[in-house]
Amino acid sequence: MISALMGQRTPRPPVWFMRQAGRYMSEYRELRKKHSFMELCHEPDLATEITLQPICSFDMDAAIFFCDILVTAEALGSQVDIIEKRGPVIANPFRLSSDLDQLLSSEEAMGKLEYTSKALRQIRGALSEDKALLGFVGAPLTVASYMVEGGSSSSVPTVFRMIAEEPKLFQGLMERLTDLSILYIESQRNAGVDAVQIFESWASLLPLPIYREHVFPHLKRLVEATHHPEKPLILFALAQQPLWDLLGTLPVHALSLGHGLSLTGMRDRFPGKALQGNLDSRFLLCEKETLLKAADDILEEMSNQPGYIFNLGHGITPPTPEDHIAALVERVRQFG
Ligand code: 1CP
Repeated sequence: MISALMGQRTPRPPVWFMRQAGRYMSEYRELRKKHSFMELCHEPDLATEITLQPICSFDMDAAIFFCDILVTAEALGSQVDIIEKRGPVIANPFRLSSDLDQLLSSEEAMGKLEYTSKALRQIRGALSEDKALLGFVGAPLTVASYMVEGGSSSSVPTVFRMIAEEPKLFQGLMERLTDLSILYIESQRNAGVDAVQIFESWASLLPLPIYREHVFPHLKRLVEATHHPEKPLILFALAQQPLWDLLGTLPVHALSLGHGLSLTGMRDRFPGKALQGNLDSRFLLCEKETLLKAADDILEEMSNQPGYIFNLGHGITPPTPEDHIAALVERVRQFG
Protein backbone atom coordinates (compact mmCIF):
# COMPACT_ATOMS: atom_id res chain seq x y z
CA MET A 1 0.00 0.00 0.00
CA ILE A 2 2.75 2.44 0.95
CA SER A 3 4.84 1.51 -2.12
CA ALA A 4 1.83 2.22 -4.32
CA LEU A 5 1.24 5.56 -2.57
CA MET A 6 4.88 6.37 -3.26
CA GLY A 7 4.17 5.87 -6.94
CA GLN A 8 5.95 2.53 -7.24
CA ARG A 9 4.99 -0.56 -9.23
CA THR A 10 3.43 -3.31 -7.09
CA PRO A 11 2.83 -7.00 -8.00
CA ARG A 12 -0.92 -6.32 -7.79
CA PRO A 13 -2.83 -3.24 -6.73
CA PRO A 14 -3.37 -2.91 -2.98
CA VAL A 15 -7.06 -2.79 -2.02
CA TRP A 16 -9.16 -1.15 0.68
CA PHE A 17 -12.55 0.58 0.65
CA MET A 18 -13.95 3.81 1.99
CA ARG A 19 -16.50 2.96 4.74
CA GLN A 20 -15.12 -0.58 4.91
CA ALA A 21 -16.18 -0.57 8.58
CA GLY A 22 -19.82 0.26 9.08
CA ARG A 23 -23.44 -0.54 8.67
CA TYR A 24 -23.19 -3.16 5.89
CA MET A 25 -21.38 -5.45 8.41
CA SER A 26 -23.56 -7.45 10.81
CA GLU A 27 -20.82 -7.35 13.48
CA TYR A 28 -20.92 -3.54 13.37
CA ARG A 29 -24.73 -3.43 13.53
CA GLU A 30 -24.64 -5.62 16.64
CA LEU A 31 -22.31 -3.18 18.43
CA ARG A 32 -24.31 -0.21 17.15
CA LYS A 33 -27.47 -1.58 18.86
CA LYS A 34 -25.72 -1.10 22.20
CA HIS A 35 -23.96 2.25 21.62
CA SER A 36 -24.53 5.60 19.96
CA PHE A 37 -22.26 6.29 16.99
CA MET A 38 -20.29 8.94 18.89
CA GLU A 39 -19.75 6.46 21.76
CA LEU A 40 -18.20 4.06 19.26
CA CYS A 41 -15.81 6.84 18.19
CA HIS A 42 -14.99 8.07 21.71
CA GLU A 43 -14.24 4.69 23.26
CA PRO A 44 -10.80 3.47 22.05
CA ASP A 45 -11.52 -0.23 22.66
CA LEU A 46 -14.68 -0.05 20.55
CA ALA A 47 -13.04 2.02 17.80
CA THR A 48 -10.18 -0.49 17.71
CA GLU A 49 -12.53 -3.43 17.44
CA ILE A 50 -14.54 -1.84 14.62
CA THR A 51 -11.44 -0.73 12.68
CA LEU A 52 -10.21 -4.32 12.68
CA GLN A 53 -13.57 -5.98 11.83
CA PRO A 54 -13.28 -5.65 8.03
CA ILE A 55 -9.58 -6.65 8.07
CA CYS A 56 -10.39 -9.84 10.01
CA SER A 57 -13.35 -10.65 7.76
CA PHE A 58 -12.05 -9.62 4.32
CA ASP A 59 -8.27 -9.10 4.61
CA MET A 60 -7.95 -5.70 2.93
CA ASP A 61 -4.41 -4.29 2.64
CA ALA A 62 -5.16 -1.19 4.73
CA ALA A 63 -7.23 -0.45 7.82
CA ILE A 64 -8.85 2.97 8.02
CA PHE A 65 -9.31 4.38 11.49
CA PHE A 66 -12.94 4.04 12.59
CA CYS A 67 -13.96 7.58 13.50
CA ASP A 68 -15.69 10.45 11.68
CA ILE A 69 -14.67 13.69 10.02
CA LEU A 70 -16.97 15.55 12.43
CA VAL A 71 -14.83 14.88 15.51
CA THR A 72 -12.83 18.04 14.69
CA ALA A 73 -16.07 20.06 14.65
CA GLU A 74 -17.07 18.45 17.95
CA ALA A 75 -13.68 19.26 19.51
CA LEU A 76 -14.11 22.92 18.53
CA GLY A 77 -17.53 23.06 20.18
CA SER A 78 -20.19 21.70 17.80
CA GLN A 79 -22.75 19.42 19.44
CA VAL A 80 -22.63 16.51 17.01
CA ASP A 81 -25.02 13.60 16.93
CA ILE A 82 -25.35 10.91 14.28
CA ILE A 83 -28.95 9.87 13.90
CA GLU A 84 -29.95 6.55 12.34
CA LYS A 85 -31.15 6.97 8.71
CA ARG A 86 -30.69 10.74 8.90
CA GLY A 87 -26.96 11.18 9.36
CA PRO A 88 -25.11 13.92 11.22
CA VAL A 89 -27.06 16.61 13.10
CA ILE A 90 -25.45 19.61 14.80
CA ALA A 91 -27.63 21.16 17.48
CA ASN A 92 -25.74 24.49 17.60
CA PRO A 93 -24.99 25.45 13.98
CA PHE A 94 -22.23 27.99 13.35
CA ARG A 95 -23.88 31.21 12.07
CA LEU A 96 -22.70 34.34 13.94
CA SER A 97 -19.46 36.10 14.74
CA SER A 98 -20.14 35.31 18.41
CA ASP A 99 -19.99 31.60 17.36
CA LEU A 100 -16.44 32.19 16.14
CA ASP A 101 -15.46 33.69 19.50
CA GLN A 102 -16.87 30.66 21.27
CA LEU A 103 -14.87 28.05 19.36
CA LEU A 104 -12.23 26.37 21.49
CA SER A 105 -8.59 27.06 20.66
CA SER A 106 -6.74 24.46 18.58
CA GLU A 107 -4.73 23.42 21.64
CA GLU A 108 -7.87 22.94 23.75
CA ALA A 109 -9.53 21.07 20.89
CA MET A 110 -6.50 18.76 20.55
CA GLY A 111 -6.89 17.95 24.25
CA LYS A 112 -10.44 16.81 23.50
CA LEU A 113 -9.16 14.58 20.68
CA GLU A 114 -6.77 12.59 22.88
CA TYR A 115 -9.02 9.52 22.60
CA THR A 116 -8.10 9.32 18.89
CA SER A 117 -4.37 8.97 19.65
CA LYS A 118 -5.10 6.32 22.24
CA ALA A 119 -7.24 4.36 19.76
CA LEU A 120 -4.70 4.69 16.93
CA ARG A 121 -1.85 3.40 19.12
CA GLN A 122 -3.96 0.40 20.10
CA ILE A 123 -4.92 -0.28 16.50
CA ARG A 124 -1.33 -0.04 15.25
CA GLY A 125 -0.31 -2.46 17.99
CA ALA A 126 -3.00 -4.96 17.04
CA LEU A 127 -2.67 -4.68 13.26
CA SER A 128 -0.15 -6.89 11.50
CA GLU A 129 2.86 -5.05 10.11
CA ASP A 130 2.08 -5.81 6.49
CA LYS A 131 -1.15 -3.77 6.71
CA ALA A 132 -1.14 -0.01 6.37
CA LEU A 133 -3.03 2.07 8.92
CA LEU A 134 -4.79 5.07 7.43
CA GLY A 135 -5.76 8.12 9.40
CA PHE A 136 -8.06 10.79 7.99
CA VAL A 137 -9.39 14.27 8.42
CA GLY A 138 -12.23 16.16 6.77
CA ALA A 139 -11.11 19.06 4.58
CA PRO A 140 -12.05 22.46 6.05
CA LEU A 141 -14.99 23.09 3.68
CA THR A 142 -16.45 19.60 4.07
CA VAL A 143 -16.43 19.88 7.88
CA ALA A 144 -17.59 23.52 7.78
CA SER A 145 -20.56 22.55 5.62
CA TYR A 146 -21.95 20.40 8.49
CA MET A 147 -21.10 23.02 11.14
CA VAL A 148 -22.83 25.82 9.24
CA GLU A 149 -25.80 23.94 7.77
CA GLY A 150 -26.38 21.96 10.98
CA GLY A 151 -26.34 18.64 9.11
CA SER A 152 -26.12 17.13 5.63
CA SER A 153 -27.07 19.43 2.80
CA SER A 154 -27.01 18.82 -0.93
CA SER A 155 -26.83 22.52 -1.84
CA VAL A 156 -25.19 24.22 1.20
CA PRO A 157 -27.34 27.39 0.96
CA THR A 158 -26.17 28.79 4.32
CA VAL A 159 -22.50 28.33 3.44
CA PHE A 160 -23.14 30.01 0.09
CA ARG A 161 -24.83 32.93 1.79
CA MET A 162 -22.12 33.27 4.44
CA ILE A 163 -19.43 33.45 1.76
CA ALA A 164 -21.46 36.05 -0.17
CA GLU A 165 -22.48 38.22 2.78
CA GLU A 166 -20.00 37.56 5.57
CA PRO A 167 -16.82 36.33 3.92
CA LYS A 168 -14.68 37.26 6.96
CA LEU A 169 -16.78 35.06 9.23
CA PHE A 170 -16.49 32.13 6.82
CA GLN A 171 -12.76 32.76 6.52
CA GLY A 172 -12.43 32.78 10.31
CA LEU A 173 -14.11 29.38 10.57
CA MET A 174 -11.99 27.94 7.74
CA GLU A 175 -8.81 29.20 9.42
CA ARG A 176 -9.74 27.60 12.73
CA LEU A 177 -10.58 24.28 11.06
CA THR A 178 -7.33 24.39 9.09
CA ASP A 179 -5.21 25.14 12.20
CA LEU A 180 -6.80 22.25 14.08
CA SER A 181 -6.55 19.84 11.13
CA ILE A 182 -2.80 20.49 10.82
CA LEU A 183 -2.28 19.55 14.49
CA TYR A 184 -4.67 16.60 14.18
CA ILE A 185 -2.80 15.12 11.20
CA GLU A 186 0.48 15.49 13.10
CA SER A 187 -1.00 13.74 16.14
CA GLN A 188 -2.31 10.87 13.99
CA ARG A 189 1.17 10.42 12.51
CA ASN A 190 2.71 10.42 16.00
CA ALA A 191 0.23 7.73 16.99
CA GLY A 192 1.38 5.48 14.14
CA VAL A 193 -0.68 6.04 10.99
CA ASP A 194 1.15 5.28 7.73
CA ALA A 195 -0.82 7.69 5.55
CA VAL A 196 -3.60 10.25 5.96
CA GLN A 197 -6.58 10.73 3.66
CA ILE A 198 -8.14 14.18 3.43
CA PHE A 199 -11.86 14.00 2.60
CA GLU A 200 -13.04 16.93 0.51
CA SER A 201 -16.34 15.18 -0.24
CA TRP A 202 -18.45 18.27 -0.83
CA ALA A 203 -16.01 20.29 -2.93
CA SER A 204 -18.29 20.47 -5.94
CA LEU A 205 -21.29 21.92 -4.09
CA LEU A 206 -19.82 25.39 -4.63
CA PRO A 207 -19.19 26.99 -8.05
CA LEU A 208 -15.53 26.66 -9.07
CA PRO A 209 -14.70 30.41 -8.93
CA ILE A 210 -16.05 30.59 -5.36
CA TYR A 211 -14.20 27.42 -4.41
CA ARG A 212 -10.97 28.77 -5.87
CA GLU A 213 -11.19 32.09 -4.03
CA HIS A 214 -12.73 31.20 -0.66
CA VAL A 215 -11.95 27.53 -0.05
CA PHE A 216 -8.87 26.40 -1.93
CA PRO A 217 -6.35 28.65 -0.08
CA HIS A 218 -7.26 26.93 3.20
CA LEU A 219 -6.95 23.42 1.77
CA LYS A 220 -3.65 24.46 0.20
CA ARG A 221 -2.35 25.68 3.55
CA LEU A 222 -3.42 22.42 5.21
CA VAL A 223 -1.70 20.29 2.57
CA GLU A 224 1.47 22.38 2.43
CA ALA A 225 1.80 22.41 6.23
CA THR A 226 1.42 18.62 6.48
CA HIS A 227 3.23 17.58 3.29
CA HIS A 228 6.08 15.17 4.06
CA PRO A 229 8.05 13.23 1.43
CA GLU A 230 7.75 9.92 3.29
CA LYS A 231 4.37 10.34 4.97
CA PRO A 232 1.79 10.23 2.20
CA LEU A 233 -1.32 12.34 1.99
CA ILE A 234 -4.24 11.11 -0.14
CA LEU A 235 -6.79 13.66 -1.33
CA PHE A 236 -10.34 12.38 -1.92
CA ALA A 237 -12.86 14.63 -3.61
CA LEU A 238 -16.11 14.23 -5.48
CA ALA A 239 -15.20 16.53 -8.33
CA GLN A 240 -15.28 16.81 -12.08
CA GLN A 241 -12.24 17.48 -14.24
CA PRO A 242 -12.03 21.31 -13.95
CA LEU A 243 -11.96 21.13 -10.15
CA TRP A 244 -9.45 18.24 -10.20
CA ASP A 245 -7.23 20.37 -12.41
CA LEU A 246 -7.02 22.75 -9.44
CA LEU A 247 -6.85 20.10 -6.67
CA GLY A 248 -4.24 18.09 -8.57
CA THR A 249 -1.76 20.96 -8.20
CA LEU A 250 -1.52 20.31 -4.44
CA PRO A 251 1.52 18.45 -3.07
CA VAL A 252 -0.30 15.25 -2.09
CA HIS A 253 1.04 11.80 -2.99
CA ALA A 254 -2.27 10.39 -4.21
CA LEU A 255 -5.60 11.46 -5.68
CA SER A 256 -8.69 9.41 -4.77
CA LEU A 257 -11.25 9.75 -7.55
CA GLY A 258 -15.02 9.54 -7.52
CA HIS A 259 -16.71 7.33 -10.08
CA GLY A 260 -17.11 8.50 -13.65
CA LEU A 261 -13.61 9.92 -14.04
CA SER A 262 -11.13 8.15 -16.30
CA LEU A 263 -8.21 6.74 -14.29
CA THR A 264 -5.93 6.68 -17.33
CA GLY A 265 -7.06 10.18 -18.27
CA MET A 266 -6.09 11.41 -14.80
CA ARG A 267 -2.80 9.47 -15.01
CA ASP A 268 -1.94 11.37 -18.21
CA ARG A 269 -2.87 14.67 -16.58
CA PHE A 270 -1.00 14.05 -13.30
CA PRO A 271 1.84 11.64 -14.13
CA GLY A 272 3.56 12.18 -10.76
CA LYS A 273 0.57 11.24 -8.59
CA ALA A 274 -0.55 7.86 -7.33
CA LEU A 275 -4.24 7.22 -8.10
CA GLN A 276 -6.90 5.54 -5.98
CA GLY A 277 -10.39 4.48 -6.98
CA ASN A 278 -12.87 4.44 -8.52
CA LEU A 279 -15.29 1.55 -8.92
CA ASP A 280 -18.85 2.86 -8.76
CA SER A 281 -20.19 1.69 -5.36
CA ARG A 282 -23.57 0.98 -6.99
CA PHE A 283 -21.95 -2.09 -8.62
CA LEU A 284 -21.87 -3.54 -5.09
CA LEU A 285 -25.67 -3.72 -5.28
CA CYS A 286 -25.65 -5.59 -8.65
CA GLU A 287 -25.28 -9.33 -9.26
CA LYS A 288 -21.85 -10.62 -8.25
CA GLU A 289 -20.89 -11.35 -11.90
CA THR A 290 -21.72 -7.76 -12.88
CA LEU A 291 -19.66 -6.44 -9.96
CA LEU A 292 -16.63 -8.60 -10.77
CA LYS A 293 -16.79 -7.72 -14.47
CA ALA A 294 -16.72 -4.00 -13.56
CA ALA A 295 -13.75 -4.64 -11.23
CA ASP A 296 -11.92 -6.53 -14.00
CA ASP A 297 -12.39 -3.59 -16.38
CA ILE A 298 -10.62 -1.28 -13.92
CA LEU A 299 -7.92 -3.81 -13.03
CA GLU A 300 -7.13 -4.28 -16.70
CA GLU A 301 -7.17 -0.56 -17.41
CA MET A 302 -4.62 -0.01 -14.61
CA SER A 303 -2.56 -3.20 -15.04
CA ASN A 304 1.16 -2.45 -15.20
CA GLN A 305 0.57 1.11 -14.02
CA PRO A 306 2.74 2.12 -11.07
CA GLY A 307 1.14 3.90 -8.11
CA TYR A 308 -2.38 2.51 -8.27
CA ILE A 309 -4.66 1.56 -5.34
CA PHE A 310 -7.97 -0.22 -5.94
CA ASN A 311 -10.91 1.41 -4.14
CA LEU A 312 -14.45 2.64 -4.75
CA GLY A 313 -15.52 6.02 -6.07
CA HIS A 314 -17.21 6.74 -2.70
CA GLY A 315 -18.09 4.75 0.43
CA ILE A 316 -19.71 1.32 0.75
CA THR A 317 -23.46 1.80 1.28
CA PRO A 318 -25.40 -0.15 3.97
CA PRO A 319 -27.40 -2.53 1.68
CA THR A 320 -24.13 -3.99 0.27
CA PRO A 321 -23.97 -7.78 0.84
CA GLU A 322 -20.88 -8.74 2.84
CA ASP A 323 -20.03 -11.55 0.43
CA HIS A 324 -19.74 -9.02 -2.40
CA ILE A 325 -16.96 -7.30 -0.46
CA ALA A 326 -15.28 -10.67 0.14
CA ALA A 327 -15.49 -11.52 -3.58
CA LEU A 328 -14.18 -8.13 -4.63
CA VAL A 329 -11.13 -8.24 -2.33
CA GLU A 330 -10.42 -11.79 -3.53
CA ARG A 331 -10.60 -10.67 -7.18
CA VAL A 332 -8.06 -7.88 -6.64
CA ARG A 333 -5.74 -10.13 -4.62
CA GLN A 334 -5.69 -12.71 -7.42
CA PHE A 335 -4.93 -10.16 -10.09
CA GLY A 336 -1.49 -10.05 -11.67
O1 1CP B 1 -23.82 3.75 12.49
C1 1CP B 1 -24.15 4.81 11.96
O2 1CP B 1 -25.33 5.22 11.97
C2 1CP B 1 -23.08 5.73 11.46
C3 1CP B 1 -22.73 5.67 10.03
C4 1CP B 1 -21.34 6.28 9.92
C5 1CP B 1 -20.14 5.58 9.79
C6 1CP B 1 -19.95 4.07 9.73
C7 1CP B 1 -21.01 7.65 9.98
C8 1CP B 1 -21.90 8.79 10.19
N1 1CP B 1 -19.64 7.78 9.88
C9 1CP B 1 -19.08 6.55 9.75
C10 1CP B 1 -17.64 6.25 9.71
C11 1CP B 1 -16.78 7.06 8.84
N2 1CP B 1 -17.04 8.29 8.30
C12 1CP B 1 -15.47 6.68 8.48
C13 1CP B 1 -14.79 5.46 9.09
C14 1CP B 1 -13.83 4.70 8.39
C15 1CP B 1 -14.30 3.86 7.21
O3 1CP B 1 -14.32 4.43 6.10
O4 1CP B 1 -14.58 2.69 7.38
C16 1CP B 1 -14.97 7.70 7.64
C17 1CP B 1 -13.63 7.75 6.93
C18 1CP B 1 -15.97 8.69 7.55
C19 1CP B 1 -15.79 9.94 6.80
C20 1CP B 1 -16.94 10.84 6.60
N3 1CP B 1 -17.97 11.14 7.47
C21 1CP B 1 -17.11 11.63 5.44
C22 1CP B 1 -16.15 11.67 4.29
C23 1CP B 1 -16.35 10.50 3.39
C24 1CP B 1 -17.64 10.53 2.61
O5 1CP B 1 -18.48 9.67 2.89
O6 1CP B 1 -17.77 11.39 1.74
C25 1CP B 1 -18.29 12.36 5.60
C26 1CP B 1 -18.88 13.34 4.62
C27 1CP B 1 -18.81 12.06 6.89
C28 1CP B 1 -20.02 12.63 7.52
C29 1CP B 1 -20.92 11.52 7.93
N4 1CP B 1 -20.84 10.85 9.10
C30 1CP B 1 -21.76 9.82 9.12
C31 1CP B 1 -22.44 9.84 7.90
C32 1CP B 1 -23.53 8.87 7.52
C33 1CP B 1 -21.89 10.90 7.14
C34 1CP B 1 -22.26 11.29 5.73
C35 1CP B 1 -23.63 11.84 5.72
C36 1CP B 1 -23.92 12.71 4.55
O7 1CP B 1 -24.20 12.15 3.48
O8 1CP B 1 -23.88 13.93 4.72
